[in-house]
Amino acid sequence: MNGTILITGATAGFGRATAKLFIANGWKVIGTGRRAERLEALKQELGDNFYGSVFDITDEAAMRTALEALPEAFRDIDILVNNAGLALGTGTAPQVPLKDWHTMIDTNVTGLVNITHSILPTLIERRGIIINLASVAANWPYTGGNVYGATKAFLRQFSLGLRSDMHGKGVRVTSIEPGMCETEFTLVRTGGNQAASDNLYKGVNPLTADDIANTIHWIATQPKHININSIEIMPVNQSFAGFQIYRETQ
Ligand code: 8X3
Repeated sequence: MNGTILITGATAGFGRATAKLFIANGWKVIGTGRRAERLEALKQELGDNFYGSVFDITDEAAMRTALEALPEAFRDIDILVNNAGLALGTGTAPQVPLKDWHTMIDTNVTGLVNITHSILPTLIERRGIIINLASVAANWPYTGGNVYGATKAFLRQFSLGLRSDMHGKGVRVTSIEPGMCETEFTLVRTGGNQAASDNLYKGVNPLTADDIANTIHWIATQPKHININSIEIMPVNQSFAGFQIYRETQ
């Protein structure tokens, strides 16, 4: 047995792929999420080393209750993977309903700091690892990224700050910043528009959830004297396009 890892948002995408990979490598996995039926299906697939913990990351009380209810065998958490998060909308700022901004902040920022604060004492005791799923949007602004990018920039800086605060405690912290990856991400972002999602990834050969799971596993299995501070990953077919210039006169 390698240890115990808690993965938020384990019902899909990066979280689900990471849960499967760590189970395959002999870890105990706590997968969290809102969708009980998906966690139950994962439990059926992954067996007794998987524990599904059903709660909404934006509900602080439910999160605390769920952590308190963890079975004894799953309480010694060595790694926290803060994966739960979302983007809503691709419109520019004036087009985005304020509630969408609030949902992203509540999930990507507030929910994430709440669970991190709750598990930190255990991670300090066990000289554990915190792995935060940020995004290239933390580093590279793009039109329509507005609050989504800002939440991910928070997450990158929170990771680096935590790393500083953990100085001398043996706790490691990493910010992973993935680019285009074909998961349910764009379906969620576009309100379920499968055609928009298919079009975005068409011909790109994007990252996959398994690519990110492999990265998380690589980070988790580095020797204890190594901290990966941040890692930015893009598919080869995604790169940078420079600044946009608006001309007031022709
Ligand atoms: C999202 C990354 O490149 O699809 O986190 O906007 S990208």
